[in-house]
Amino acid sequence: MCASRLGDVEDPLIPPDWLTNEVAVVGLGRTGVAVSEWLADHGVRVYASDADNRAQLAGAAEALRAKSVAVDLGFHDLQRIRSSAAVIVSPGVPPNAPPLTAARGAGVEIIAELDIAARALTGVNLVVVTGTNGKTTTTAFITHLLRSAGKAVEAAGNIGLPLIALADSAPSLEWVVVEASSFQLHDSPSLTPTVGVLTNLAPDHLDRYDSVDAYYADKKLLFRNATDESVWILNGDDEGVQGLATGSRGEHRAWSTRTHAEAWWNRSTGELMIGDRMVIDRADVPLLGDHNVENTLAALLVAAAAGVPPEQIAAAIPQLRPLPHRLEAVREIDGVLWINDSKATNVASTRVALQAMDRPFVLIAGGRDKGESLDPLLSLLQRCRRVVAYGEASEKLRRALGGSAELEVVETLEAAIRSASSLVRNGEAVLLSPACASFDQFRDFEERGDVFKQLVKDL
Ligand code: UMA
Ligand code: ADP
Repeated sequence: MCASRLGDVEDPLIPPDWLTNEVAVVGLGRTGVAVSEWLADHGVRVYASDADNRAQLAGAAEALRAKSVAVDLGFHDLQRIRSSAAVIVSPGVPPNAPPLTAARGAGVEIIAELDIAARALTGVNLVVVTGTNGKTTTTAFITHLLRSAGKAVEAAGNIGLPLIALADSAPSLEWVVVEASSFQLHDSPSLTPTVGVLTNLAPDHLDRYDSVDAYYADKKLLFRNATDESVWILNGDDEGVQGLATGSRGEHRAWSTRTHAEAWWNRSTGELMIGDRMVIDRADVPLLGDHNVENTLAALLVAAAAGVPPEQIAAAIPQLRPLPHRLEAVREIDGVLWINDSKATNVASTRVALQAMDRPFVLIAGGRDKGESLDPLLSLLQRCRRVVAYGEASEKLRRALGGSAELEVVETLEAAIRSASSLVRNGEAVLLSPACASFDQFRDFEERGDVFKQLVKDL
């Protein structure tokens, strides 16, 4: 445990005004709990609150109270928040939530946990990965390539471990690979990537943003502290990515699956290249789908930027594996392959799944609508024998896709599985790729995918 002051020595990680007043933490998910603990350990008085009162919060609240953190569940004390020294916000709290409106109205600074953590990690090289899709996969791949080369590296951020959990390990870390969502970038004014990665851009989170441009504007914050020393690893095939990066200081390096670039896929020879140098054959990358070639190219460019020699990169790539819930083959029963792509929570990622299908299939889609147009799916349904739509978005799916594919509406994921199972034939597949958020019927996409896998295993 660190004290905020050791004798008369001030803790350089804590702004002085945070020690004379209380700091408010808004939201008590993984982020809120981790940052409350860290602040308390650094001698800051913390008021933590969550609008929800769900059973899982009780244990965490108890543990925080034992560290002298004041905790409210089920409501936010807005007056207390207005008079705090700063508000630390969790990514899932929307900017128009009452505690944030109250803080803004009172002139109280609102910052993300990620930002406090990044300040504490000064001296550690930060790779910051953002983009609409492929962030988690690319983050995991980069971490694998750096670790295989013997570097002291951890992954954190949107991938699941709040970055603040690593803040006190700074002396033993050379690199941290941070997956950053647009929500986290929004409130991280001091985040300064050593290497920044932008995977791709497509509409998403329109349930939270007023427009696609507002969402992209938060993505652009990746570049806000660019310096001449910054290195930007960018999708050269995505015009939106190139446009967003234009004009940012630092070195820009691109990957492409279409044309010669700093890292690219030479489709005529089947080789993945760094410039003119062959790194590995596509056949030795054990991953389905062209999108995973993109993720691999992004990761190898980061590893090269970190000084890993091409032969070490080539030796580590064959150990890459797809992450759970991303085009994950669950089992084959009676010649039918069941695929869990629960992480496809937006239309662009379901497009990628449809493109990767190499046989006729039944598509299970649905969940909570995030406001995107479903039209980009229309041209990819030729091999889809039927769409089984479930959950809150099922009527929207019916209206959008019903003219282009046979479509059935059911209520639950379980009913969708039953229906798909009765329809699908030997040699075909059933693909869960929802194109929607999970929150209408599940805690998150992981629970949705786990339930799918269990039900499929029980078939
Ligand atoms: N809340 C309030 N008041 C409000 C509104 C919400 O108290 O007015 C509360 C909610 O009840 C909830 C908390 O605030 O308890 C918000 O928690 P959270 O959703 O931020 O949950 P965490 O467990 O802290 O998880 C967050 C990220 N969640 C989101 O961005 C929604 C996790 O990303 C991330 O792994 C974790 O921090 C660690 O950094 C998940 C995610 O879905 C995987 N991310 C989105 C995505 O990938 O599409 C962006
Ligand atoms: P994120 O963390 O950005 O949500 P993930 O790696 O978890 O990304 O993948 C999310 C979804 O996007 C999965 O359904 C996956 O199949 C798809 N996907 C993965 N990589 C890419 C990519 N490079 N481009 C487009 N879609 C991708």
